[in-house]
Amino acid sequence: MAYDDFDARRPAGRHHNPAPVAIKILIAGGFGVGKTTLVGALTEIQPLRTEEELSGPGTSIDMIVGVEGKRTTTVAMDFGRITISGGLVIYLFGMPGQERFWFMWDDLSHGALGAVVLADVRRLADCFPAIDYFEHRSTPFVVALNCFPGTPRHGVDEVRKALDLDAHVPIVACDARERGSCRDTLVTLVDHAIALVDTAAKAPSPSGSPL
Ligand SMILES: Nc1nc2c(ncn2[C@@H]2O[C@H](COP(=O)(O)OP(=O)(O)O)[C@@H](O)[C@H]2O)c(=O)[nH]1
Ligand SMILES: [Mg+2]
Repeated sequence: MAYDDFDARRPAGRHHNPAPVAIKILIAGGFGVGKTTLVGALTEIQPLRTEEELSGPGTSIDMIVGVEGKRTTTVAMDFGRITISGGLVIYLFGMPGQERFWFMWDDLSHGALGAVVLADVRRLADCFPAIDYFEHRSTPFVVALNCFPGTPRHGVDEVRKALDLDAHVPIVACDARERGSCRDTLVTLVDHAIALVDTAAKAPSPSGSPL
């Protein structure tokens, strides 16, 4: 076989280091909900950030109600990396939340395993576009309620109803500044994505015939 032939020609004593398996995870949600903060809390490398000062014209276009204290905005994306082991790497892509940057979402989401949709319960409607987007693309996602100080506590059922979310979509609480909390959120997403694959594999094929 061709591969045997290739192995035979490899210099003796040199280890074959296969390229790491890469998983892409998206961080989405409305403006000022904590996407840049979450990527920064998790990444092992200096995060790639595309922050710019909020300009006067920008504040009249973007929905800044409820986040008046915010001085900068992500104008392209956030990018971070987590190495789980030598052979597994997670790449985090923070998607820009403002409507005028939604044209980038298709490119950023290409090949993603799934998404964390961050939400602020005081501005829940801001995450509707991201939820609609992932639902339509059948991309696995979880909703993570970012716990800002003074955030009213809402039950999971209440939030699920307000967001009109399917029963199987996980809703978790997180603190985007806390690495452990963000890690738990990613674990929930990966578990959810695996469960969806298992469910799909067990489902009968549309024709009713076994796969
Ligand atoms: N108290 C608190 N502040 C947060 C949290 N997450 C983000 N922030 C702050 O909220 C502001 C907006 O966060 P940012 O990550 O820029 O939001 P983005 O627009 O979604 O990227 C920043 O000033 C953060 O420091 C959180 O979990 N708790
Ligand atoms: Mg940002």
